[in-house]
Amino acid sequence: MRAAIIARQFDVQGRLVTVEPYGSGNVNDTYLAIFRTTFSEQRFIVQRIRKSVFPNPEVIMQNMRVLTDHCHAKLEAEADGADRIWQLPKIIQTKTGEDWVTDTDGDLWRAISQIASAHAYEKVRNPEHAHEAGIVLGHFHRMVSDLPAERLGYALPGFHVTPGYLAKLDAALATPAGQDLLNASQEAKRAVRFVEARRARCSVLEEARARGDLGLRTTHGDPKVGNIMIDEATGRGTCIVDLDTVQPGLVHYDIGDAMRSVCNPAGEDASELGSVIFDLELFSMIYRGYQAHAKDFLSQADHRHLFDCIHLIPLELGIRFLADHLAGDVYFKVRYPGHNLRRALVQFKLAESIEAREPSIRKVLGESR
Ligand code: GN1
Ligand code: MG
Repeated sequence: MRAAIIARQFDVQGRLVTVEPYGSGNVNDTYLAIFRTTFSEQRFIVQRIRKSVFPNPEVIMQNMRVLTDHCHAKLEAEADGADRIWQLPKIIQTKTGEDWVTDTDGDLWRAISQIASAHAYEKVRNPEHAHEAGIVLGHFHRMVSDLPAERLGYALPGFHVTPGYLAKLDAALATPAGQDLLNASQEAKRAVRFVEARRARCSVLEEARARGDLGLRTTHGDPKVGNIMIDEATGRGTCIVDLDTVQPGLVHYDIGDAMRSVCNPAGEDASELGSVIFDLELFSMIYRGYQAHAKDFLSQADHRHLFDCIHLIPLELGIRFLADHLAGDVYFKVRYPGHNLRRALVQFKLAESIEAREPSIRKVLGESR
């Protein structure tokens, strides 16, 4: 098996016991490798980066090197004063001292350390979990608040730039295959109408950026609940994983993404659309957790756009899923035909719930309207 051949190229002690598929990522191929010696065992993550999604996989690794060097040093320096032991994945180099290997197909593989005794959940479990998710994202943003975004490259050009996803939707709709998929489903037609009614709102963050109200920072890119690791020993957040999408962006992309994931207790794959809501208690808990770290680096202009990102990112993710459905499922991995359409409907339901609860959400944000 190719993953086993690759795993043996990294600098770990012992002999390979197993290498098995691991986790539930929608994009890359992930394996857990276990190596053992007579006295010890080492488990680590081996991943193949999907070329079709990430056109510049080396940039992911260059960014990961810059980010982890910055954060590991800072975590060490702050360790004594911290209220918990924070963790962050570490790049495991190859036996020849490289940060990744390229296979015969030209695909990039890398190895990273596994986070000790921690677990991530695909759905939020309770308000305390939401609070911990907020703390973990706020802590991450504080750690990188002095890492200039210019030090990072763009691993995924156009990531979270919502108007670009609208253009992809339009392009898919303009193809005969896209039209066939649209006409095959009342739900798809309803979804397209849902987006049409909100088209003008899709540029809100990019316009704020163009005006200079919002600036680029180092962002995580994918802080969904499934990427927040909870310490099994303490029940507290210990780490944010999946650093592939770390790149310059608006902090609002991350805030909106964490909120849309954590405040929807039914999860991204909800079986009942009726169960999808934006839960206000979970929201006030994640926001409180986030604020505990973020109060010093969010500007007033940042604050003014918080509601916008909470509404926009689920709408954007719905557009991404819908566009991929109409394009023939070329980006996100699917488990059944229509999976991406289903995912899109969940996100649109969430965006609708956010619209209905706008006054209450703004109240939690401390805005009086
Ligand atoms: C993808 O592959 P995964 O599960 O880490 C996607 C995110 C979405 C997420 C939705 C590179 O993340 O942007 O929010 O699915 N990642 C990329 O679950 O597009
Ligand atoms: Mg990801």
